[in-house]
Amino acid sequence: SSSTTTNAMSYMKESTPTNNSDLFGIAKGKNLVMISMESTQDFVINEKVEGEEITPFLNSLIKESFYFNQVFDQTAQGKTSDSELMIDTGLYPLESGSVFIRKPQNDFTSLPEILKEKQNVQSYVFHGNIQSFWNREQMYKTFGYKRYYSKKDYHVTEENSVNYGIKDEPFFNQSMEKIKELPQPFYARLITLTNHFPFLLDDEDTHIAKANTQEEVVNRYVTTVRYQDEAIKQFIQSFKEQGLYEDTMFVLYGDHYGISEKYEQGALDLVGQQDTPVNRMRLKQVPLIVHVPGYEGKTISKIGGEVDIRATLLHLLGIEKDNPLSFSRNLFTRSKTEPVIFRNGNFVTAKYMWKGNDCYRKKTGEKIDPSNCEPYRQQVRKELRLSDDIIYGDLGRFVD
Ligand code: GP9
Ligand code: MN
Repeated sequence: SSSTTTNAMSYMKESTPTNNSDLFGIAKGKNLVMISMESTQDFVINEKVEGEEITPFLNSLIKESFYFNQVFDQTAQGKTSDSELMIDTGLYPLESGSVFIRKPQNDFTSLPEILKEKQNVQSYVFHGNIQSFWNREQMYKTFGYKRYYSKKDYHVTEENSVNYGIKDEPFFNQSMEKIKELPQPFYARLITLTNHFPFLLDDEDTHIAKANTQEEVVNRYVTTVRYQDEAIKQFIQSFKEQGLYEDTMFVLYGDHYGISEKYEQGALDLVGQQDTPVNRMRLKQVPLIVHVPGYEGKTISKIGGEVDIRATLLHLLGIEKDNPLSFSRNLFTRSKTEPVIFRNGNFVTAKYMWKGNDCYRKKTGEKIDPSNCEPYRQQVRKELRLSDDIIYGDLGRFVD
């Protein structure tokens, strides 16, 4: 198995040249605050309901941030935990179950470990659910988080809760009380909860009308996304009040889809698009917003996936090399021809899309000869197999 390790290491060396950009290290020494936005898909960005923006705050933040508008949800059954796995390890999720539950004892080179080792930065997670959910408490120990603030660390009442637990506004307020005490710089990931299926909201938290599509789930979804937007706005405002804003890089991303395939017709209605395979694939895009103080806004339309967030951040933080068993590619320099890989073997490139057993030209949406997709299919199979080998064989043991 150590020869599989060597294979994986040389594979990644060839496929991810350490392309540099002039943004290398621009966030070095800053706090890293990541906001995992529950079930937030990219189609809500700059979209309106009855003339009102669904995400007014995110839309304004985007104007002064790097906004990656073609990043795809690559999670599988592990949902939020799969997105966390990709960001913290650069590995793909498993085909079934969650790595958090199946392989929590593995040896990973996690983002917290890298930050601790290279820059003496400690890492923390904040989330309102119970600590055992997705086996987080154990996995975060494995990843080297200094502390996990979970439900028991929050003041949770019936009044300040909805659906899965504490609402985003009190969650962020109470998190801030803890964050402002942390030694700087720190890495903090905060995981929101209110915008979770089935998207329930109290009247007092409703800031926008329901949408008017054929799917009630989508109609409610816009109201919980709007609530989350407001909660994030207040949270970032509190960084300004604490004098921490200028010293912090904010990274906001949607963890995975909220509107499952069953209800996608409603999302297509909302954005006014036809029901085609390519348009449905586009719905799998999640927003990725990276705000570095002092840098102007820029929209970056390179394709990528959630697994690429890690390398992108390491680049901005001025950390030269990722661990050799990571499949993460820097989004600023990612090559157009590298496929964005989904766990079920589907993929997209800048030009093509593979879905089910068919190859499509993205631009026109037409089905084309499968030979156009064939070279990528091989790469996709290889990359997923290597990632699985690393996870099942705990190959991180052989890397120092
Ligand atoms: C629960 C939260 C939501 O703690 O992460 O879980 P999900 O269903 O999105 O994975
Ligand atoms: Mn989630």
